[in-house]
Amino acid sequence: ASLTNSKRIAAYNAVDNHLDASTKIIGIGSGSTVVYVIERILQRGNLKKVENNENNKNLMGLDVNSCVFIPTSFQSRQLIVDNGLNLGDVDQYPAIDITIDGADEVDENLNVIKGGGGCHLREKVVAEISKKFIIVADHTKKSKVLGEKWTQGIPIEVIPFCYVLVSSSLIKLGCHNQILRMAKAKAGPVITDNGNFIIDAHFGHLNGTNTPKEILKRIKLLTGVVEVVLVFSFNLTKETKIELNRNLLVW
Ligand code: DER
Repeated sequence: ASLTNSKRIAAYNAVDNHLDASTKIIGIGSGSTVVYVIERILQRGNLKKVENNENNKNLMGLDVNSCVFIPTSFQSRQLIVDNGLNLGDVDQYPAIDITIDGADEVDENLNVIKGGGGCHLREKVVAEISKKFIIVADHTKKSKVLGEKWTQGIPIEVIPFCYVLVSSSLIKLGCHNQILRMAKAKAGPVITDNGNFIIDAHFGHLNGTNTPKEILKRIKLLTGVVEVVLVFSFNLTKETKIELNRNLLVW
């Protein structure tokens, strides 16, 4: 399948297999894959009553007008607003039924690199308060080990005041290249929705002593680091289910 097509197939699978009439509060991730998640919700979500057959069984009565959508970035907020969907925020809705998001790379233990879009802080917050969290990733994201396919470094959100300190601390952790993410259509660095910088830190393949869990811990403890996403280290509530549903991951 072409790249767009495989992202679309994966996104459509996620919506068709996981949204149903009981889904009222829906977290929307950020990036290009979630555009297809919204596309599918709009296509299917206005069906008041769907014939109860194999394709539609999970979409019985999904009525988007009775749902509230929680954004994880300015971009996903725009997706919600521009498509006329009800917008909510994490203060009003501290418990979310399901969040559907993308990723930059996924290994077979569901370790994930997120942050390619620079939205991973809010994505992680929304994921943590979701009962179910679905990562939609097509075959281009599949790796045996993190760092194999995603070669742009681990995205780390840092406080602008101390990005130089964080950079030098990363070197001590064995990082062999750390790059302040520069904007393309604006002079200077990328500024996140939270007003911070992003450092992309290159550790090579995350295995051996540099497992995703180990690297996550070491990076998170650095002064000036705001957030990094590597393993599903979210403080998952007891109900939160992480589903590595193979047919959602179009390998
Ligand atoms: O920043 C992120 O983690 C986003 O989810 C993003 O990187 C997902 O990638 P996509 O644009 O390929 O969906």
